[in-house]
Amino acid sequence: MINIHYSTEVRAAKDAGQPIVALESTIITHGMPYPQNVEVAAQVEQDIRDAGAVPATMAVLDGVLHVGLEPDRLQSLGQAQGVAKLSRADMAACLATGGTGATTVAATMIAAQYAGIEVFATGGIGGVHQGAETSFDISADLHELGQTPVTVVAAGAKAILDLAKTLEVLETLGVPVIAHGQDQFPAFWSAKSPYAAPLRMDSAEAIAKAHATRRALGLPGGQLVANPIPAADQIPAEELAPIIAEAQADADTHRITGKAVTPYLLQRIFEKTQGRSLTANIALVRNNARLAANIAKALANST
Ligand code: PSU
Ligand code: MN
Repeated sequence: MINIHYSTEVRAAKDAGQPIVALESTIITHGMPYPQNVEVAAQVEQDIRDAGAVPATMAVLDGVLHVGLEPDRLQSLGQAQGVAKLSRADMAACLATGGTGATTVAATMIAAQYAGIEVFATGGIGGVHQGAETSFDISADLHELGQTPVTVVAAGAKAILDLAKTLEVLETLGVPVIAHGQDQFPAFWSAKSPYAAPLRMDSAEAIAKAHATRRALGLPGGQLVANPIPAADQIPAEELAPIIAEAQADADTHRITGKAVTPYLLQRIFEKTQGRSLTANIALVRNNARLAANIAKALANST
């Protein structure tokens, strides 16, 4: 029923039972400017191969769900204008109407589960936006984590979000939030935030075992692994706070709403930091890709 296309390497990895790591494509179309977006996507795929797993970048192209993007397709998606941003609400409609769209964390989790992939690496998840008490802007990524059994490795939630409310919603939805190698929940561009993570694990093996245990219990939903940005690459939270506040004020002035909010804020912060936010973003995604590959390998060895 679903038109699905596996890249040659993902097809071979599935047949051989090799570890596979899912990757999203909204970070390519809406999260980073061209040409860095395509370079980073290819680099992150290579990082996963170098760590001994196979990358599966997800996207919907002309109504076909792609699990693993061949280099020419990655290149054209990275340059395309007006690509849809697909979340849980839009995925089926895009497939049904022959559309083209990039997958967010939520849509990538849906695609990964459909393709039998249990581990996914990204930059940061969507969460509860600042001012959500009036805007009601809460990312569908959080609900997806509550119902789709995929372990998502991210550098915490972007500091443009309300981290305290994001952690509360994750707790309400029963999502394990596991900080990797530290006690604090990381804040995307910064390794630390003022908030303690509910759980801490120091190895890929422990995270894989927790994933397998949830599966054995028959629990729906995934795990959020919060992997701090390497210290050398971070931007201190104090330095970013006023920039984020300005970007948020710009978004309010221009009445940016819905799906446009996250891409708008990321672009404004990129401009206001003269591109430093992008450099940090690249470092943290690569770091997450390596940890996700190790989790996928540990999971493949244990099953
Ligand atoms: N992280 C980034 N850049 C991004 C995103 C995350 O560094 O563009 C995307 C992810 O695809 C995430 C989405 O799922 O933003 C969240 O969007 P929203 O807040 O509209 O749910
Ligand atoms: Mn939103």
